Amino acid sequence: MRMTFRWFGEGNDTVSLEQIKQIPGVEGLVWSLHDVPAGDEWPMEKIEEVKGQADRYGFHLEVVESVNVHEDIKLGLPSRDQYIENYKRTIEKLAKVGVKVICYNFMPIFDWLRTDLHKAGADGSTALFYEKSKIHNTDPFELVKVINQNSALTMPGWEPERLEHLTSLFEAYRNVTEEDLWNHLQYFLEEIVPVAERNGIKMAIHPDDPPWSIFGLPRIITSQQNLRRFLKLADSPSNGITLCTGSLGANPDNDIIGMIHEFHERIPFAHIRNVSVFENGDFMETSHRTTDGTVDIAGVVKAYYENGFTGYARPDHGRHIWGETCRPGYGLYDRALGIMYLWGLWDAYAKQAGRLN
Ligand code: DNO
Repeated sequence: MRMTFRWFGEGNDTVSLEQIKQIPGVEGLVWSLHDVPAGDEWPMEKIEEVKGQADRYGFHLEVVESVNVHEDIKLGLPSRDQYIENYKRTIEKLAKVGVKVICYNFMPIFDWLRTDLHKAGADGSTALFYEKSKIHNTDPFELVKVINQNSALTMPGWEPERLEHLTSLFEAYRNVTEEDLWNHLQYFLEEIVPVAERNGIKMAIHPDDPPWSIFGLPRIITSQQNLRRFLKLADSPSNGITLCTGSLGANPDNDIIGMIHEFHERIPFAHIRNVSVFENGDFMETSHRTTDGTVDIAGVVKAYYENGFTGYARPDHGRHIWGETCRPGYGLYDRALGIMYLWGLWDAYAKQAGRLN
């Protein structure tokens, strides 16, 4: 397990590289060019700038999260070919600075979605929260109207740029089915995977978060069965998964440990975090500890250990603790605690196997 830490870039993150350097066992940064719009080719100067920053602290940049996929690719529009070309050029450039894994997702319109970014827990910390009924009973077009009338009102995970085009995007997806989305994903992979192979890069799709349809939009990277289907779309080591225990874990039917045993050779990147799922389907993000949530994190790490996992891992969203002000889910403290929990488990399994000096 090669430990990494997500960093949003200079001036874009409350956590400094100096701080990350002091977390035990972190060898690399999980990074992106967050100001480059989805679909554009990444400029080499900007890539090299981040490389220079990482080099000063001795971090590698082998994992990118994410190179986002333009909506036209997910919609299967004729304009997708240009965006796919740009994506290929970006892959080639990233290989030049030593990138080995590119995380991306194929969720229509939204990335992760929550209804509250600072839900208070019993211990006084706050964390990301999803209230199912708020999303399920909401007509997206009504919601867009309300948001447009009141600019102070927004939904977590909805960035202003996306909001501007929201109505037309919902219109565009009106007749797109899950099967269409599978076809569009296949088209994308057929183009991208050979380029990734030639450049020694593993593409790693991130599961949908939450792993079910929202606002009637199709979502397909949601379950073991669908991940199996996904891997068959392009049967190559360069077509892999970012196995996110928190995203998949929001649906308690998902057997995450079973997925690790089945797919481990195709998991170049592990996102490890816990989530507490309530009976009504709401869920709240918790500390990484197994007993604090619904996901058996100790079992997850054990499954990776038993399969000799040598891929990259990172702690995922943490709670906001000790008064920290930070990007929602991405503070220093709880993620650093998460890392120590993951190392604690890993080292204990290694010790048990007589492999820890
Ligand atoms: C949330 C993350 C996701 C993830 C993307 C991958 O914090 O897990 O935003 O980075 O979905 O493309």
